[in-house]
Amino acid sequence: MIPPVAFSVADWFTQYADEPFDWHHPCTLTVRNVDVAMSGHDHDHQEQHETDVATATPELARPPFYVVVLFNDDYTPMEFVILVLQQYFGLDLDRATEVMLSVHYEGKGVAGMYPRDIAETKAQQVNRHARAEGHPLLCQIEPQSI
Ligand code: TYC
Repeated sequence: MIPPVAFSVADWFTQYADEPFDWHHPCTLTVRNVDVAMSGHDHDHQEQHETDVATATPELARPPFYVVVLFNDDYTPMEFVILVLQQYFGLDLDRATEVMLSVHYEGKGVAGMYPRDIAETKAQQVNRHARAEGHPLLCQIEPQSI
């Protein structure tokens, strides 16, 4: 009996295709010389086919990613921005300080990169938290440019 297999088209493609799977360009894949094992009540009954058997069109595309961007302002304390970067984006103190300073000097900077819904939630949480503490810190999301 053939064990049930659970893998995505992308996994399958990566394992068996000559070329690496390209997330950005859905493509057509023709499967050749596939052994097909038949199983039902008779577990030993197997058949082999050596002809082309399938054409699969992967419908997968990499989910669009968004960057969460912090903007500089003249009033939000540096310590508050560092805490935000640690609490909402999981940065350690050194990295959070680095990002805060780059926002301070460059005008804006990336706090993290996520699928859209997560990025939106984080930006909303940061803006809400900043307002609640009386700071004008602005956080927005932007589509990731590759
Ligand atoms: N410019 C702010 C200050 O001098 C610090 C700051 C850094 C504010 C980053 C916002 O996203 C920011 N207190």
